[in-house]
Amino acid sequence: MSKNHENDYEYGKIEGCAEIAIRILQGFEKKDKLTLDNVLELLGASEESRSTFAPNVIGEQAPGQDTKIGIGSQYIDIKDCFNLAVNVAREAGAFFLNSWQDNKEVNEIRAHDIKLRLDVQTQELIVSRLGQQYPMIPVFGEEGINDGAKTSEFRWVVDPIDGTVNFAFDIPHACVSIALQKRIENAYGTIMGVVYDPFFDEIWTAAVGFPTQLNGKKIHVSQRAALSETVVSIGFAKLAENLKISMEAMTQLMDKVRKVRILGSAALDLVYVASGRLDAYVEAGVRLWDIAAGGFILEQAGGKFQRSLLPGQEPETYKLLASNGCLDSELRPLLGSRFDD
Ligand code: LIP
Repeated sequence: MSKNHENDYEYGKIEGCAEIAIRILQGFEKKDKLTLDNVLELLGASEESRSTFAPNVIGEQAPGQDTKIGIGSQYIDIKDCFNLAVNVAREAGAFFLNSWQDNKEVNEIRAHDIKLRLDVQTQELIVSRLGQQYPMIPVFGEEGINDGAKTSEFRWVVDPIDGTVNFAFDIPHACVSIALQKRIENAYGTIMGVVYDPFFDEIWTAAVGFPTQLNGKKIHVSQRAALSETVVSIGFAKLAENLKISMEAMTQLMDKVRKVRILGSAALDLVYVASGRLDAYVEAGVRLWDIAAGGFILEQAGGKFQRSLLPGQEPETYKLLASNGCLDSELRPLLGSRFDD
């Protein structure tokens, strides 16, 4: 390797191209595909230095990282979309947090749910900001679904305030959830997720080809494999039939785990599992906008995100079992198919 390139590979004090090629080929032998992060790891890059390639280092373009994805004759740049989603999530979180101490105008109140006018206002802000940069990408949101968001090449999936009942009762546990999905044949797959909690200024991020992070630091699920050592969250949704499923789960789990938690935000439950604060989370009756971003972040952090549609309920209503991926042998006998087919 010529002298002036030696510094390019200070990470692992690599001597020459041959050794680099051997390391990468060995990497391919172990994995069927390598992300940028894998290649940097193979080159001996430290976690600290690898994280500098994360897309939320605004403006940094990872060398050789092609971040463009096509829509017919148009392109979106996934790094641009990522930076946009991060900025919009932060702005939306600050917007609703700013109303934290105000009287909260209720739009709709049901037996086990509350919808605030602030939900609608926050989604309006998000839709406006996203649309300024990518007008061709519609929004599939809790407070309104754009035309085309069921057939478009790409779509944003948005929950402006996940944890609305918490927020309405001044409980500081709620977040903004923004996912980007790409149409794949007759379904959609998530390619990016951002979850922002403005109360603690914590932002979880993931995008295909980029590391999964909390506030710019890589995250990974816990490795706890004994149910008795785990903390598990259970969500209690709205309909009586879904509440019954969660009650049964609580009865089954309460004396088998270290602790059960009921926190009230699906998106935060999912990213808490992704970052090892929880070891599993189950719920029946969550909507796509509650779980799209958090579920993707969890999978990218090494977790398992099993979900299936609930028949006979509103469209895009799911039951789910999210975990660190080490607990199936104990969870499945206890929960059966209550939370996934
Ligand atoms: C909430 C979910 C939560 C569920 C609630 C509600 P929202 O979403 O995050 O897991 O138990 O019933 O659906 O309505 O606050 O966006």
